[in-house]
Amino acid sequence: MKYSTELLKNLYRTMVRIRFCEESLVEPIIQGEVRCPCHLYSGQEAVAAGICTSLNEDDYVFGTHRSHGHFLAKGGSMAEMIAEIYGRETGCSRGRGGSMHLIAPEQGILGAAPIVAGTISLAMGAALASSIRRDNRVAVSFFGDGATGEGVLYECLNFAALKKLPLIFVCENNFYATHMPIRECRVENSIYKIAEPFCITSHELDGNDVLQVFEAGRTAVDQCRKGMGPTFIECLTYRFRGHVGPDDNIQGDHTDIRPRSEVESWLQKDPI
Ligand SMILES: Cc1ncc(C[n+]2csc(CCOP(=O)(O)OP(=O)(O)O)c2C)c(N)n1
Ligand SMILES: [Mg+2]
Repeated sequence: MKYSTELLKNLYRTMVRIRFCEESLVEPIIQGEVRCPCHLYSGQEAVAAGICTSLNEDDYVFGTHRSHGHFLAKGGSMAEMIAEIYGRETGCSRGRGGSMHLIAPEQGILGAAPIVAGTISLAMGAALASSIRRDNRVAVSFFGDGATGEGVLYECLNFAALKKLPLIFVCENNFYATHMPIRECRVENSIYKIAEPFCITSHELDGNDVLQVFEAGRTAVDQCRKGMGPTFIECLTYRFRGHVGPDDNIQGDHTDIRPRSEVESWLQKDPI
């Protein structure tokens, strides 16, 4: 067998842990017990699990507004994350940040933040530090398809390629940025192609196939550790819940404009 039972169990366990955690937040959010905005990660678990499992504990990850999965997969404490979401002093950001400000430096989780594309340059800074210190650490920047509309992504692609930084760009393309279908705001739908002009190895993969994601992560990590520079990985995936909270319709603030048939077809491709 190509993969050890231990590895397979680990990947599976990581995904199931994330899913249970996310789904356990649904009722408290609806009941108003959770007071901060929560962008649930259900449906995208294979991306966080696959990439984070290919990293060492002292490698770095940076996340977004939708980062519960990244935090848990990289070894963040579930208790501290839940405490943070509930605004408690015992939370990973001492209850001041909420769901979108998760951090655990000891586990290499150097921060999630809700500014779209806001942490890409921070991940690049961590990769630059690693390269100056020659400590062989890799940095991963997780971001959504919405980040492709922000200039800082392109600046970072150029600089990371120029300096051959140990940085992995992971775009979780779930086809929507809030309620905007990505096809309505981009002329080119294959996002991974944005890395080509910068001579960065880039490809698209099935982000719901945890082994494909893990393989891509492992290859990219190898390339980084050999000093060969960044990789751009586009993971095609889908969120099972609303943009923010369990269901935009239930919450009444927005309308989930995604066609029911499209949601149903992705539910058939559940990564777990
Ligand atoms: C710079 C900036 N512009 C707009 C917003 C409002 N906003 C919050 S999440 C989001 C969409 C993000 O979409 P994507 O990056 O695809 O991530 P997803 O929610 O799909 O995981 C937007 C526009 C923001 N937080 N930051
Ligand atoms: Mg998106």
